[in-house]
Amino acid sequence: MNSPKDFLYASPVGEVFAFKFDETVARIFPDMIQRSVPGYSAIISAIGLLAGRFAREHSVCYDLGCSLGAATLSMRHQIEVENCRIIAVDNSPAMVTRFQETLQKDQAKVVVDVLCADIREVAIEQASVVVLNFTLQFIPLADRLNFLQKIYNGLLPGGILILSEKLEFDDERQQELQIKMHHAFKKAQGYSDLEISQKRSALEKVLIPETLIQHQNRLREVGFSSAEVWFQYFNFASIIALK
Ligand code: GEK
Repeated sequence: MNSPKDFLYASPVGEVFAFKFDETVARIFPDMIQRSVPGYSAIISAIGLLAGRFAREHSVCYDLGCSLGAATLSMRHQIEVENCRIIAVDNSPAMVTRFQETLQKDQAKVVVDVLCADIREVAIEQASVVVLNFTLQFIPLADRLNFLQKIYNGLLPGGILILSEKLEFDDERQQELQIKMHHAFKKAQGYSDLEISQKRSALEKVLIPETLIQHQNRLREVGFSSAEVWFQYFNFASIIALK
């Protein structure tokens, strides 16, 4: 994707404010996420393939925390069944507006509704596919169980949740290594040490990672019969949970 380059944290910013998904971020978002999340493109492609397999007629596919709609577009181009629509939700007006503009230029036939709303407030019904691609990590810890319970309840039998998250690790050495390797990945993508450390501070209280076991236990608790990692690259992983 040809998007402007992310220089948001390239100069010293004095006080680093908490990260927000505003217009400045939306403008450079494709470059930022591509150079910050190892394996992002592979995950987006696989979400399309999974939707192609799991989307059912007369059902809904949800992309919760859709940002600029990369996962929605990937699904839209792989879904072949009739009468299946996609509901994409984000609470950042800047993201939603840009995504709506992109959608107007996309020719695929699956209907897409883009909502500017809090994903905790949106009803999940008749779902065959639900995507949480690096979104749950921004939901307060206290709300995660109820939110996932709502998703499970709204999924049809045999439905799938694709949950991608930044992970943390119980083992201290592993935690340190994985963070270092993620930073090495970002340096290899052209980010400076200053950019990496200022972004880290900005995300500190906003992005709350959990361990893989915490995710798997919670998914089981709300009712998913299985929750397995299908992709991992350092401290970034994606889980398939099956109802
Ligand atoms: C992708 N899935 O490209 N309600 C709605 N949206 C929210 C909420 C909330 N409560 N909290 C955060 N968001 C995308 C990438 S980015 C991940 C997802 C990242 C939105 C927020 O506005 C942002 O657009 C998105 O979740 C997280 O596949 O930047 O690391």
